[in-house]
Amino acid sequence: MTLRLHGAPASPYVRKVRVLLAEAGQTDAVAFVTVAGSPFDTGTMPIGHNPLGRIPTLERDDGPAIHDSRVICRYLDDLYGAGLYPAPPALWSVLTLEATAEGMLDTAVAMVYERRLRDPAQVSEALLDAWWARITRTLSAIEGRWMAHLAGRLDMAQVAVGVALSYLDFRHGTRQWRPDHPALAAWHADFAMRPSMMMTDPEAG
Ligand SMILES: N[C@@H](CCC(=O)N[C@@H](CS)C(=O)NCC(=O)O)C(=O)O
Repeated sequence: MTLRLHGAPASPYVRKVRVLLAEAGQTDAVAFVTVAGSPFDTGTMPIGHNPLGRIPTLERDDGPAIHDSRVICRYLDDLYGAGLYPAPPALWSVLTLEATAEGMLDTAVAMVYERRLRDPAQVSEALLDAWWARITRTLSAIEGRWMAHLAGRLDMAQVAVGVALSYLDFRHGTRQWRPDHPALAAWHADFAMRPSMMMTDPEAG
């Protein structure tokens, strides 16, 4: 079976998939197709495989392409036996924390698009601040409720949180999430040193 992952190195959603592949020891099992585009100009985005024109999209020769990132991660985890999704009932915690991290990512990416895609005169600073408040509220909730989970055996929720925190550094570094969330900052300092994270760092040469 041939698998082709359409993506871009800077996309945090794509990074989650690449971290999973690295953790499964399957980095070279999936061909990477670098694409670029935006809602205004779909460019080389994989619209023939995913009408939404979003990445990641996983093309396969034995069935329809798979999206979005969470479905791709479940699929590859199953295919390669990575073990990053436990059986129920533990699964429900993993999926909930994964969804929480995904919500932070969606918000952080929307903030980037607000500045990148909108006419500067139409950018809403109030909306950007409200979105950042949502992110910091979520960081506090993770610190209050999920640190024991993050300290446990590696799972996809940890990957999603780790990638989301790295994305906050990458795109919103000036907003400084670390001082108010020291436990999460300490956890992330360790997590970011995993080879799977270092080899997918969009800022690494
Ligand atoms: N829910 C999707 C979100 C994917 C997404 O929004 N990816 C961005 C890149 S970071 C994208 O494709 N943007 C192009 C667009 O929205 O037109 C997922 O988890 O895969």
